[in-house]
Formats: sequence, C-alpha cells, structure tokens
Amino acid sequence: MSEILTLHVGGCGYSLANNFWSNLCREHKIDHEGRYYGTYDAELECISSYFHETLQEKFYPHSILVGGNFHLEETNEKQRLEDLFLPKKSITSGISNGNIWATGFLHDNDGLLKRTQKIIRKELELFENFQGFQIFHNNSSGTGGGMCSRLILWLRETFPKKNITTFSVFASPSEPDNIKYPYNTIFSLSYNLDLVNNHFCFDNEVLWDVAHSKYKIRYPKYNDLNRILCYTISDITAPFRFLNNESKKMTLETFTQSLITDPKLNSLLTFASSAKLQMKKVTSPIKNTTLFNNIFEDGPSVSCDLTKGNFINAMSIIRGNIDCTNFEEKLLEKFDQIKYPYKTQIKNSIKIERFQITRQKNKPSCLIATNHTSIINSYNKISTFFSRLLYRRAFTHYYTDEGMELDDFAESLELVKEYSNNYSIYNEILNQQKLKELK
Ligand SMILES: Nc1nc2c(ncn2[C@@H]2O[C@H](COP(=O)(O)OP(=O)(O)OP(=O)(O)O)[C@@H](O)[C@H]2O)c(=O)[nH]1
Ligand SMILES: [Mg+2]
Repeated sequence: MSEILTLHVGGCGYSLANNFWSNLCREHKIDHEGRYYGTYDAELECISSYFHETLQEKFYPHSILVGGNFHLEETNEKQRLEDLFLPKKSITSGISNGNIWATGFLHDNDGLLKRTQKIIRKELELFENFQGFQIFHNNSSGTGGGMCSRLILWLRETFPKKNITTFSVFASPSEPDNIKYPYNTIFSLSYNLDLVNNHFCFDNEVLWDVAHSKYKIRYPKYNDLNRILCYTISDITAPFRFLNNESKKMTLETFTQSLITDPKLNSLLTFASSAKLQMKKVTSPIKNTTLFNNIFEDGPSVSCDLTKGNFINAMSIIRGNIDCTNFEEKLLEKFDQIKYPYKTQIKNSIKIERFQITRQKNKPSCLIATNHTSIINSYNKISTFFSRLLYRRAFTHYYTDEGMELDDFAESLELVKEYSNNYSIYNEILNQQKLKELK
C-alpha cells in the first residue's frame, strides 16, 4: 500500500477527473459501481495506489473534487463519475471566483478551502502509507489558480515531507473569456513552482492544435482536449499503478528523483506517441518502428523551441507488448535525427520503464516525460504578456479591489523571472559542456 491522493480543483480540474478516472477504471477493470470485472492479476496488484477497497469489495478513487461551479455537460460519463465518487468527496461552493486569482487566493468563498482541508484530513485517515498528492487544475483562473495556490500552500505547510505533483493546464491567449490569464498564471506560478515537487505543464493551445490537425476535429471542445491530455496523464501515472517489466513499482519519490535533479528546476513537459497512432484501427500488432516514428510527431505538451534548449533528464514510459530491443539506441538516433540536441547528455539521463497493460486494447503507447530547459520559453511568453498588461495597469483593479497591492504584481513577476533564470543558467552550463565535448 502506498496511496496517492488526487485533487481535482476548479472547473477544468473537475472535467479532467471525468476523463482521467474513466481511463483508470478501464485499465483496472472497475465498473461504474466500483466492482472489479477483470481477470488479470496485474490489474489489481498495485490498485491501492489510486483506489480504496471497501469491505464489500468495491473500489473507490482516492480522489477529491473541489470547485466553485462546474460546467460539465450532462453525459453518461458524468453520471458514471458521480456514481463512482462517494458524494461527500465532491465539494462545491456554487460560487465562481470569476477568473480572478486574488478572489480565490484571498477569500475562502463559502468555506470551500476549510471544507477541503477537512475532507483531505479525513481521507488520509484511511491510508496506510500515504505518498503524496497529484493535483489537476488550470492555473489561469480563480479557483484552479487562486484557491488552488492557497491549497498548495496549506498542503506544503501541513505535509512538508509529502510529494506534491501538479498537472497544470495553461489557458490559451485565444480563449476569449480569460483575458486576465497572464496575471492569474504568473500569480499561480510564483506560488506553486516553489512549493511542488513536479510541475507538469500542458498548454491548451497545443492541445487544441493536436485535436484539430491530428485528430481532425474541426472545432475541438474541452472534452476533446481533455481526452488527449488524460491519455498522457494515464501514461505518466502507469508506473505508480502497475509493476514494470522487472516487477518493480515506482513511488512518487523515485519518479521525482529520476526527473528532477535540482528542486529549483522542477517543470516537466511530455511527448506522447502520436494521435494518429491512437486513432488507427488495430488489426495487427503495431510495430515498434511505427511507435518510434510517431513519438515526436505531435510535439511537446507546451509550445517551446526545443532546438534552443537542452534535455536535463528524461523518462520513457512504454506500454504494450512491443519489441524493445535497442530501444535506447533507436530513441537516441531519433533525438539526433530531429536535431533535439545533446545526444550524449541524454544518454546518461534517460530512464526507460516498460509495462504490459495498455490504455486501450492492443494499442501500445510511448510517452516521454522530460525536464527540458526550453520550458522557460513558455514562462517568458506569459511574463511578457503580464508586463504589457501591468504597464497599462489593465484590469489591475480586479485584483486590488480584492486586497492585492500593485507591489504584489511586480514581486510575482520577479519570482517567475528568477525561476526562469535558474533554467537559463543551467542551459548555459550544458552548452559549455557540449562545446567542450565537441572540441
Ligand atoms: N483543457 C481544458 N481547459 C479548461 C477546461 N475548462 C476550463 N478550462 C480552462 O481553464 C480556464 C479557467 O476555467 P475554469 O477551470 O472553469 O476556472 P475555475 O478554476 O473554475 O475558476 P473560476 O471559474 O474563476 O472560479 C479556462 O479559461 C480554460 O482555459 C477543460 O475542461 N479542459
Ligand atoms: Mg469555473
């Protein structure tokens, strides 16, 4: 037993719960009433990381839903999710924080934070060997941004030794109803980066592009983006839910150690095997060459220019029954071919994990989770938007009316810039090493 508690915060976090838990139930063969219907030992071996088993032999997610107002369509899936979650684990306030980080951070509307803290403590009483938290949220809003930052602050103070991983969705500039997103995102980053162990970044704009150009969905909706995103998160969580080919289970701590060498460089991005592969009707086993050729096709999970940065660490999570002979060499070749630099360096820091159970029947997948210095392109872009808004004092009254000061804006921006600077310095060190090697 080594339990992980997932927290789904805000409208986006809640919607992601829907897709994420549907995937987990499918992979572990749990029906909507929480009953196991599978036959394969591997499905149950490590299920206690994510599911609690009751005396009646029913399985419930280790998960809490927290949010102001939910915007999930009335679908069968929603019903399925509600059946699966005990009602007391879904906490709502019925009030939106209006896309203003300050409202969520400074005011505990309807006692949402207090109620969440209480229910977290209660949930943890059920656990024997609690590992840490995984938080699903959008960091560009009032609840998923502001209230969640407050929650993370509390979690870090209350459980200083426990691992905190965030799956953070970044709003896209083209989303019309969130013009304040640069403020919200920078405020969230300025708190969270310092407090969490792993910060996985996903960009709504990138997800939209993949849905549109690869899945051929003309007008992708959030549910389409969430489906793609949760495929990735299912793969990221596979090492905690299944034994690998060497019959070992990974903990949040060992996962973090593999990817984060310095706690100040804790942002991660992913490459997932292409959407094209997921759409393909499988009649015969997919060859590993097809898998390799597809790994980088959809690009990284945030928009950044990888050719200008360096890999720090990478982990490859391969699922399905495929021939992995010389996988490492082929992967390195691929890195080299597409001019993602630093072949020799990545060779020393890539970890490969293999699992038999796939996300979907007969569909192998490969995910690369990596700590790459170019992640800061994305932070720098948002910082620039933030500075432009602040220069004009645009929308600042939404925040000052809630109790924030203008100095807080500058301070948050400075903290994020400092963080980015850590990555720049490290990038420069790696460039120097590369030059030395070439000489
Ligand atoms: N990928 C994805 N993004 C979403 C989804 N729902 C909302 N978003 C994004 O999240 C941003 C904030 O929306 P919400 O998550 O509803 O905000 P909230 O956390 O509930 O916060 P408040 O509404 O301010 O209380 C939006 O501008 C979108 O960028 C979703 O289901 N999937
Ligand atoms: Mg909302």
